[in-house]
Amino acid sequence: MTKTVYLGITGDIIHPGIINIINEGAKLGELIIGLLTDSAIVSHKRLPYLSYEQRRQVVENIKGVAKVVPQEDWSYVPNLKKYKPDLMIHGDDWKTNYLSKIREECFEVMKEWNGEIVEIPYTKGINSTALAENAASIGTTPDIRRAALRRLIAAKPIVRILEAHSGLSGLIAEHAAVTKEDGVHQFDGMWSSSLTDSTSKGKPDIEAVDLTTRLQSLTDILECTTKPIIYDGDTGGIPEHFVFTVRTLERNGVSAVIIEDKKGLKKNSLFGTEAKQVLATEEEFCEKISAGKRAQVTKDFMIIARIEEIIAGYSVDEAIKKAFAAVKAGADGIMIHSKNKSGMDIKEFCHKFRAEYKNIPIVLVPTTYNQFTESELCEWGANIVIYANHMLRASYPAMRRCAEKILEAERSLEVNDMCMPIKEILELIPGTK
Ligand code: SPV
Ligand code: MG
Repeated sequence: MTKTVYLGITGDIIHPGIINIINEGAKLGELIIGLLTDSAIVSHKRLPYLSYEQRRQVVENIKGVAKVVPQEDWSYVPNLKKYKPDLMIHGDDWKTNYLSKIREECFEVMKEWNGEIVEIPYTKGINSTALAENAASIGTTPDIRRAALRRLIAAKPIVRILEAHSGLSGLIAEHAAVTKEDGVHQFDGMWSSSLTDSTSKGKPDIEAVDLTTRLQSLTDILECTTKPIIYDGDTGGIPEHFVFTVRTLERNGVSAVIIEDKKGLKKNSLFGTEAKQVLATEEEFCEKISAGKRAQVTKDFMIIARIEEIIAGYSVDEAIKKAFAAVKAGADGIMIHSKNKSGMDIKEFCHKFRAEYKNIPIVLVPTTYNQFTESELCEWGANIVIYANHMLRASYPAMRRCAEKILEAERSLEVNDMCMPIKEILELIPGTK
């Protein structure tokens, strides 16, 4: 009887190493490919370029593949238990790499039905992770980048976004990574913040002091990164102008714009003032959202409604009422903001919003209530967390301390330890010679 053989792959970039293992697997029997889903992958690696469906189409047409099944987990074990293959095949590099623990578990579980694991020599000099890194350094397309945010929301319990106000801070959001027990933690995308963009230019955050410079910083970030971008659209301006903003952002591969329900001169929400910001009426806000939705060309772009009722001193119920109206007008997500430290107003909002809408994404910006972890915010019902200003806030004091130290010492020797070595700065940007 023909044996069944299991092989788990990502299938994003098909290279000779993968073809070799597929060929070897097919020689052993009927080859079942466990194709890792987006959510299985993003728990440990960056989102693949191609969607699951696109990857499935490619993989099921490779010679030797008998069938493709989804592998929903990063570990092969749940699928091995489900399909009980006679054989499992894997490259022998997993003996020593980050998969070594999963390898042991696979050997353990295959014993249950006398299954065997065949390890084949790993094709040297080529692997999907290195290829994906190279591809990332080449770039992305506006279509792939734009679509990535919706895919991440669907694939991850909570999407992690970091503010970027320049190419350099964009590079940090793109590459910063910390390895933890459950995998590599990275930011999923960037927030183009009106506050940090205007502050980095020495200007107040009062909406489009100069729209060209906002778009210039956005272009700088787009040029050196591949992750999705959420754009802070302030109030969005008047509906007739907002439709152009939507198209410009969409065309550039931005995934979402967030507009707030304010009108008149916009002030930053965290600005401590007694003078209340004037809020747009439900009707005015909804008209703008609908106009934006009608203007967009792709189905991937998102317009997220930012509800400022709590900031402006109104109740959570008032905020909920505005949020429900925004969703009915077509908003693809809701950002609820507060500058209260307890976070309890936000928790109450999330609870009430989730009672009505199970799947509309909730975006949180926990600048003041930052005692809560991502998993706690996720439990409240949040889908996206934005660290909205930290790159700028971290850089300014560091630069000022350095400037003051030079003044004190009347030379720069004393700041050596505060500064990145010249060699490293030259190597930071690819292409620097
Ligand atoms: C921004 O980053 O510009 C924002 C978020 O709008 S906040 O500053 O918290 O209002
Ligand atoms: Mg802003």
